[in-house]
Amino acid sequence: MNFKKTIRLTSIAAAAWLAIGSASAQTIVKIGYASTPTGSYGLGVTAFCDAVEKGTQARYKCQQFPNGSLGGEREMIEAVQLGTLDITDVSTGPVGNFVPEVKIVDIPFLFRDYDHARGYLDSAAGQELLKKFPAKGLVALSWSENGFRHMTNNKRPIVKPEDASGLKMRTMENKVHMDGYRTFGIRPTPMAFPEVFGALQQGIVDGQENPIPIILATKFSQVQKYLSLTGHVYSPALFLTSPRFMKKLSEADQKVFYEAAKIGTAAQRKKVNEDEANGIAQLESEGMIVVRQVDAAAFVKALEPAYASYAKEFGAENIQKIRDFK
Ligand code: EAX
Repeated sequence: MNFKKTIRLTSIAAAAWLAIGSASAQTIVKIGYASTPTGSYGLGVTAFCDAVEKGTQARYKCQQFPNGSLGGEREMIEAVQLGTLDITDVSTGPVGNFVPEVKIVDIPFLFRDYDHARGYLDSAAGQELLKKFPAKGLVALSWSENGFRHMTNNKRPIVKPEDASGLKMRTMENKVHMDGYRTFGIRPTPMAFPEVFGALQQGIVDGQENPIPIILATKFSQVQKYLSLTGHVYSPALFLTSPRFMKKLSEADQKVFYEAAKIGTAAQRKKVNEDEANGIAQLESEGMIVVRQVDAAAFVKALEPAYASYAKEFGAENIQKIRDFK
């Protein structure tokens, strides 16, 4: 064997060894979410994953499980607690069943608009809520965003609560929502998200409610005729992991994950903004009949009995503090 060839073989072996070395030093981070890879959650998660990979020099790399392929949001949170899933980007839909303090931000007609909701959640008070998670076997890296929820159904255009009355509507597994929606006369049917499309298609429920980005991404226009821009509740979301997962990271890497969640949130909110701007026309072009002007005051009025019970549960002054946030 000549000298040159020996060198070449040696360097090939060295390269192979290096490749194996770096592969075994790479940790796969499993991250699950309910919606599609190209929707708001998908873009948020992808931005998060890119930032994690970059910030850790690819020592950590994501494997994404979109479309609820690992189950509904409640199941994903349970999987994070158990350690079979590392991270989930979930709406607060089922979160109050794990961390009761979070339920206050699920109150209907609490936030005026996106600026109000985002500003509050990112403020010291909003960040304070994130500290409640570790006691429940969870770590909230950052608030992310689902969006303002609107009603869709197959029976009739909804302008006021009377129009919603009697409709069987899929809701999230969220008591605050269900108690509120009952005051509109809706019959709430809690259901995990992966089942919703089929339930609408088969007429098991008449309608559902979700933000524009989700209605778009899930192609609910194929199974729902009417969309009413009720904006009856803001739906926050969260990047969640577990104390167990965080403990495995160095302090510097923990910072990378927190920072990446912020970057993911910014990307997710940006896509929500875009879908809010373009999505309604898109849904119309897909055949939905859109009610743009609803009687919001009538919905707020109908909610009064539910507000009495929210005040009892959360404290009227605590609700007011969120309302008054500027
Ligand atoms: O997180 O369950 C729901 O309706 C949620 O809004 C959806 O899964 C996106």
